[in-house]
This record gives sequence, structure tokens and C-alpha cells, in this order.
Amino acid sequence: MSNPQLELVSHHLCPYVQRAVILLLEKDIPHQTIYIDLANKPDWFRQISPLGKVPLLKVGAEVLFESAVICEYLDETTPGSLHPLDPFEKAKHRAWIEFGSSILVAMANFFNAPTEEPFEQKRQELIEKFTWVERSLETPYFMGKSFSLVDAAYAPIFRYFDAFDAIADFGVFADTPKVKTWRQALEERPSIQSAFAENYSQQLLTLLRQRDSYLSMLAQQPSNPVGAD
Ligand SMILES: N[C@@H](CCC(=O)N[C@@H](CS)C(=O)NCC(=O)O)C(=O)O
Repeated sequence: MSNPQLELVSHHLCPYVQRAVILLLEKDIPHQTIYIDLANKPDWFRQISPLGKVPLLKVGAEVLFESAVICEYLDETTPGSLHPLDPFEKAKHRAWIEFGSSILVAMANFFNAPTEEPFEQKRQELIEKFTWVERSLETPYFMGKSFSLVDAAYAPIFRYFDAFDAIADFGVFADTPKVKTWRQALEERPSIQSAFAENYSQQLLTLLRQRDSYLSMLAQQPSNPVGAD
């Protein structure tokens, strides 16, 4: 039986989509990509997306949603596995992927916080979350030498921090040396380098300038002229 045709429904800045993009590149999986405007969702998308969110993976006539599920499906249907074989280790990896999603939510709130107080709360939350990650992390990758689905889930997190670093050093990784090593190893991985547009940070900063948030105010201070036209 021939493999079903795969189509990734995407948005160019979505970190959850980028998890699937990394898997597709890492395992060299043939696919097509359809980009949509999340501010103006097409009807066909509303009709097939139960949560109204990207990514979706169209698999022939069927549709998968949720990035972690899509990544597992892509992994299980292609040679080699990026998940541990041991059920307990695999369960732990799933838990850390879920934790990565909670980091993405905290980052969105950091990005959009309207004033200094909630911004600082989110900065502290991010520091605490990465302290948890530090305790569970091998290096250079999450489980040591082998690249896994956890690595694909966290690489988009670090790409967002590349944009934040262009504004200021927010000290999120000041006390997590293993996380810093991990971030560096992920940024050097070819699948991850190819998954993001060269001007990804610049595009994020452009999006930030459209927000009326504390971080966008910091980005536009004269000492931080990032993303200026
Ligand atoms: N839990 C979902 C989260 C996906 C998600 O939040 N996608 C955002 C874009 S980054 C989205 O589509 N938002 C549109 C909306 O909420 O209306 C996953 O892991 O796939």
C-alpha cells in the first residue's frame, strides 16, 4: 500500500507547527505545506480543525491535530524512532514535551504582558520552569547523544529566545548551564537550522511591534532599536 499524502497546515511563526516541521526535516518525510492566516481563518480550515489551531496534518483524506500527536505519528510511520523504547522512559519524554507546551504558554504571556508586573511574573515563571528542565536534562541533547522528540519540541522555544535576546538579556538561563548547552546543540542541528526562515527573529520582532505590550515597549526604547524599519 502506498503511503498517504501528507499536508501540513501551518502558520509561519507558530512554534507548535515548527515541532512538526523539524520532524519532517529530521526524517526527510515527503510532504506539502499550506500556510493560513490565523487572523482570517479560511472556512475549509474551520471545518477540519476541532480547536481552530495549527498545526494540522492532513493524512490522505483524514486530519490529525495537536503538535505532540502529529510528531509521534510522523515518528512511528517512518524508519527509526525518536522516542525511547522503554515505556516508562517514553512516558517521561511525553511529560517533558507537555511541559514544553506549558513553557510556550508562559512565553506567550511574557510576549503579551501589558505592564511590568505581569511581565516580571512571567519572567520568574520561565526561570522556574527552566530550573525544572535543568534537573532532568542530559547534554548535548535531552537524553544525551541521541536526538529525540523532546528536542524537536523545545527547539522552537529557543528560537523565540533568539528574538528576546535581541532586546535584552532577561536572565532566564543565567543559572541553567545545561539548558544553555542544550540550546546551542539544537541551534547547530541541520534539521533545526532548515526549519526556520533566516529572518525568523526579525519576523517575530515585527509581530511584537504590533503588540501594545511591555516587551514591545522595551524593544522600541532607543537603547534597543531592534526590528526598526
Ligand atoms: N496544543 C496545540 C497548540 C497549537 C496553538 O496554540 N497554535 C496557535 C498558533 S501558534 C493557533 O493556531 N492559534 C489560533 C487560535 O487559537 O485561534 C498544539 O500543540 O498543536
